[in-house]
Amino acid sequence: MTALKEKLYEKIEAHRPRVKKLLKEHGEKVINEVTVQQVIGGMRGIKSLITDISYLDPYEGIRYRGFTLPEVFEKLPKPVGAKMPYVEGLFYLLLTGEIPTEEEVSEVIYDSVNRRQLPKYVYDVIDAFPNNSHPMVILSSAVMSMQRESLFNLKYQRGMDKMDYWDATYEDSMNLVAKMPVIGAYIYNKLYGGSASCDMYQDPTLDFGGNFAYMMGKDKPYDDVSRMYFILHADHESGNVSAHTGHLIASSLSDIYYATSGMINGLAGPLHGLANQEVLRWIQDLRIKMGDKVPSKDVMKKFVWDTLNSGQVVPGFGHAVLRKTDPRYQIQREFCLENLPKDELFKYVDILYNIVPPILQEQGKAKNPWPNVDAQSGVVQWHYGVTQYDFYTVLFSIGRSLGVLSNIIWDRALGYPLERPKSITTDMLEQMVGIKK
Ligand code: HAX
Repeated sequence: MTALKEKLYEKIEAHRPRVKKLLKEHGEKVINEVTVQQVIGGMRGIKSLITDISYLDPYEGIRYRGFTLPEVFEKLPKPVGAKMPYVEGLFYLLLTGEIPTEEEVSEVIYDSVNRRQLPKYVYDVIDAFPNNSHPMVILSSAVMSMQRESLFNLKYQRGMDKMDYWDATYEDSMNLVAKMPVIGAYIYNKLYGGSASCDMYQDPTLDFGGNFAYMMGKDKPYDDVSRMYFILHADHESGNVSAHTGHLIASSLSDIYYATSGMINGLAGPLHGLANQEVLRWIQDLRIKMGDKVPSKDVMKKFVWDTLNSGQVVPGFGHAVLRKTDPRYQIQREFCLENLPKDELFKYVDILYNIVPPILQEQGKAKNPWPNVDAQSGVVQWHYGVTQYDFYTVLFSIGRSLGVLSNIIWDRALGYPLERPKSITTDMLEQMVGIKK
């Protein structure tokens, strides 16, 4: 057993009695009231999910296992000469709640390298797609095609003790996390004319981020850019569409291949993960009109108002929970200010950073006028040569798989049941509020 798995088991054993006690002694206590607005309005703010992997405060932003993002970036071990931490270290933190040592991270990397190899049929599945397919549908299909590899499924069919569900889910998750960057890089190379081949070359001496940059054919500092990107996108508590979808699917004991494919499908919506692609598409529309000239603030303001007046959302702004600038945005903004202050697209994003919030406030609809992670992330990718913005949500998916899978392992360990909220009809709701008898 690896040190990570042992530590995880120790944590699980310590946590199980807490859940038991809550249920046994306080199971009937009321912690929430639900309004009509919440029922009709996408369940905003209803406290009805539980996770210890991350918590999203509306004003502070995300904490992973109690650590703010700056703390995560500061405390996690980094490869020699790198500015950004190992993704494997973040995964260790999400799973156990502890900052790993260099040695503990090395063991996770060693374990992961052995799990990176894709079965041949996955390459065939990817190759079967026409080149004008969206990379997210290819990713989702490639992940789902691996369902036959599920150890959980195999052991379940043979009869498995509930207490062991987490173990098989952990093994499946370690396998899939290690493979996600390989699938992503292969899709990138296939779609955008790189050197995709079935025995795609990998470097087993490199970590998650380093090997991804290598497979993408991108020089340094793209390894660090990748580490930053995957860490920033890993988790955002459990109510967002991708995390919730993953949890929901897995709650029926569907294995993690089904669940991850489903979470990817949720992430592919323009109100969620696809917003990073939308930001770039939207800016490119203006860029094409402007030629080489960076627009003035007034031109940009008009562009934003035109977008709003035509009934569209301004991509990359607003959030269902956050009520301030997303710290994931802020970290990438600081990265841009330090590393690419003169980048033309960054100048666009910088102007938008200043002009969009007052416009959204003036329009008076969005509860949160501030930028979210997606307003900034595409520019970083673009600067380092990943200009095919259709691909950005694939990068998001690779990062998000870390959080979703950590959650599913813990869901299984703590025996969280099938998710099954109750729905009512409009007639019933009208009766409840006294509109109808
Ligand atoms: N531009 C224009 N209108 C916006 C807006 C924006 N950026 N953000 C919110 N609004 C509008 C909503 O569409 C809604 O309008 P209606 O009353 O006409 O339906 C109104 O303001 C109230 O919405 P809200 O309560 O503030 O926001 P929601 O919780 O309903 O939605 C969204 C949150 C993120 C979906 C929303 O802010 C949005 O559409 N933003 C643009 C897309 C985007 O950037 N998505 C990525 C979010 C982060 C993420 O999940 N990343 O993966």
